Amino acid sequence: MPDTSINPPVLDALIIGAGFSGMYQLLCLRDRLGLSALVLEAGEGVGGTWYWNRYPGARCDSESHSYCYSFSPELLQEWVWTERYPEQPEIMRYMNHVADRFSLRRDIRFNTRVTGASWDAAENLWRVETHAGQHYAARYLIAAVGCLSTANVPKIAGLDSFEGRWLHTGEWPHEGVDFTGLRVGQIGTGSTGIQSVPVIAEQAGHLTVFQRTANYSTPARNAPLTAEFQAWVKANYGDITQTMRQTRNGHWFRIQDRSVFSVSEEEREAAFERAWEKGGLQFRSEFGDITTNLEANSKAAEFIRRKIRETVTDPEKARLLSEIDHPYAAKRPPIDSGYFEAMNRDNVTLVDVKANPIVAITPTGIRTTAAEYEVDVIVFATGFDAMTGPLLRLNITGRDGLALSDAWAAGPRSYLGLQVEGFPNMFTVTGPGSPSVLTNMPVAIEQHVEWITQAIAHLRAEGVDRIEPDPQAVADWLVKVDEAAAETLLPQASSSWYLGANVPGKPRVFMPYAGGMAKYREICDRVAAEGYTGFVLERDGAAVG
Ligand code: NA7
Repeated sequence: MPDTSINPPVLDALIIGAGFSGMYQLLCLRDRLGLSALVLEAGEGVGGTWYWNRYPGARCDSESHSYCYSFSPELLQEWVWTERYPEQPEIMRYMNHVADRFSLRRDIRFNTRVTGASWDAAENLWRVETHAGQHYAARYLIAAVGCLSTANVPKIAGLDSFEGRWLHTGEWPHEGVDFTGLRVGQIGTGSTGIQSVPVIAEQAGHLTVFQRTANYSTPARNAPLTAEFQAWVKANYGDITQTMRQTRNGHWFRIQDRSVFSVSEEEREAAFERAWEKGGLQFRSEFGDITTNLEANSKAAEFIRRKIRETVTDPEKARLLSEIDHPYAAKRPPIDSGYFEAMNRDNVTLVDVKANPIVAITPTGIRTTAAEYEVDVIVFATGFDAMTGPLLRLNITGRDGLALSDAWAAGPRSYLGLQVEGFPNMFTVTGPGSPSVLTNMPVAIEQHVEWITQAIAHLRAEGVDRIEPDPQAVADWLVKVDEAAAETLLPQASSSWYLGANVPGKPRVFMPYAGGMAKYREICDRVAAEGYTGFVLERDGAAVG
């Protein structure tokens, strides 16, 4: 029960966001620890990133049977996925099913956007306010706001003057958009843009795709799941879940240890072909050094470039799409359903905005340094202010009036991606500094939520009233995050959102922990087992332990 001696009544925990993270965090705190917990959610329903990302072709890049909660064997057995890669509506059906099955909705306040949160040091609690002027108070604040939930609409001169309609893929209208017969301009060719192009092209009168950085993509080879596969999954969920907890990226398939150079050229070619036919992110699974060794990577990269050139019939389009300036998978590797094939359609034009950047939106279209393109609708597939954006827009103020935006002025600083120095009793689920976006997200989310739940149980059992990271532990962890990234090719993509490079003015810091989910889990477990090393625990103003 909330503590009613203070106004507003003090909850044990306030959770922001009702996506995968917030829903599970509610379940853990309320049903396993018996705490008073409430979720505040800006949307009208559950689903988080999937609630907002309803753009044409929106589909998960993780395979459906692995893109789900694993905490409940019953849930794993009763839910039946229908496609290899679930489409947004199917994921929403799943999330709604989970919300109903575990009676989560009664403790979620929908249509409630958090606009501020501040630490009340005198009372040892978080005070939170919403866009509607409601006030909440809680002992623990858990930001479960996702990594990719703050839309990045580039500030292009003249957007206000545009007489047509413009949309961002991450804030897509729920009623959908009818592109029939329209001239559509799509800016952006990341994972999202690559998914939306084939679907919009089918409907639109004409689609002009504005590409800044060419991207690798492997075929998803999406298909309905056979009854045999569905039965196999159900019979093997124990092993599948176990594997997901052991692999570097939290996927259900293992990446082979062997090097690209351990086999003959013919064998390598056959392996890449096999992987290409298998499709999806499993393309990386044939060799262990694709993401760590530039020479090995270049073999995979050249294979994909060749596939692009073989698929795209127009030589100029093929050149633009295959001249890629970074190693394969150094940026988030998209998977597609007919992206390069769609480029062969007569109603699709590809514009190189690296050579000729966009300079303005006019009342009737998009102008680059070379030409103007008349369009009726602009689709911004321009991504997100990733990882830090969703946290910063909460306007959080910690100890001694420290704003999170100031604490992170030079980039995010966090211990294990779980807690920020100066922000006691606040936890971030899959925050910067944790493996998060480099993994199959539900695996990272379940690990964080369970760790946070265990930590809160420990604090309560020990009568600890504050936890926050030690500054030295934060500094040491940042070094580890940098070192882990440096062991991979990830920092070599200068336009990557992992580095914050997609948002002008954002500090260039490699944000996720690239050391792998399994290693990270071990580190977190050890920290907890050793009495929360690296965290400062206080009781009545004095350090504990
Ligand atoms: P991404 O991967 O950040 O892609 C955004 C795309 O938009 C990318 O091609 C950008 O080019 C392009 N972009 C961004 N700003 C501009 C401007 N101002 N002009 C031209 N082009 C621009 O976002 P997605 O939504 O595709 O994917 C995000 C994640 O969601 C994805 O990785 C999955 O995890 C799910 P750039 O590469 O920066 O040159």
